[in-house]
Amino acid sequence: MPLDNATIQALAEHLENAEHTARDVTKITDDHPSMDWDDAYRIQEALQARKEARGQKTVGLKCGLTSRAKMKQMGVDLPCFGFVSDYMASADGAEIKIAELIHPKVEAEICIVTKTDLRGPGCHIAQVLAAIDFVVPGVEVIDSRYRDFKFDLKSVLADNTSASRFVIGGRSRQADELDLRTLGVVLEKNGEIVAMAAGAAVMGHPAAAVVALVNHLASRGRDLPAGSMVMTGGVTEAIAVKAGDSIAARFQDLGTVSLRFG
Ligand code: OOG
Ligand code: MG
Repeated sequence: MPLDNATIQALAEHLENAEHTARDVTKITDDHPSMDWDDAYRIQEALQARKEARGQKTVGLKCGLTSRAKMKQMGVDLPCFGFVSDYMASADGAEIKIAELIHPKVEAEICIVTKTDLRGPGCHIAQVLAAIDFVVPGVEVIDSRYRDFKFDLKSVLADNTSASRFVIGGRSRQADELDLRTLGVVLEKNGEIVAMAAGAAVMGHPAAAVVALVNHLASRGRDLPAGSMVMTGGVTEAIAVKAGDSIAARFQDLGTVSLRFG
């Protein structure tokens, strides 16, 4: 049975409180085992509405669990979709305050900015390729609000796919100057390589993640407007960080994104 609206609102508030106080909570499907996919996205949308009502603008969309490495790490086998807000953004090289977070991890992501509207269902990769304005490299800081970073797909959808902070850096490039499938990414922590992959790790081609997002949005009655920034998902497994760590994600042809944790 679907959750009633009061429960949806209460769960959105519960998850946002966990974010604001940096305290973990048990995954919500433990208390609501009958919740369905629609409930999960309704909670995420309620979370987004709470943030927007507070003046926190939605500045991008994110695809998650789009690479085998991420799916294997989290024990989940389907991609998920969420949003990022203005307050989550930090400048390249910035220090992220660890005290504001629960148990952050970092992921290197290829980000695509669109120049025309995209609408599903039936969105095709060629339409996404034609709609790319430019490509930029990013690092996402994910911070599940769930204890021990353990969840099922419905719980993580409700928790806005662990979205927490992100940094866009390096330099932007036109898609036709790049081969997004063979584009190499090297992730370093404190000067040591901790993971590496190529763009094809993301669903065979990072643009395929945008296709999946557009078709998902259609199922929620929404489209992807021109000018959207889409984070296509971690190319490697996510790497746990603590105070004092510094991260550099080196992207072939796109430069480096760096950040520190203090
Ligand atoms: C879910 C979010 C995953 C990605 O890029 O794969 C994600 C999680 O692993 O906590 O953002
Ligand atoms: Mg991510």
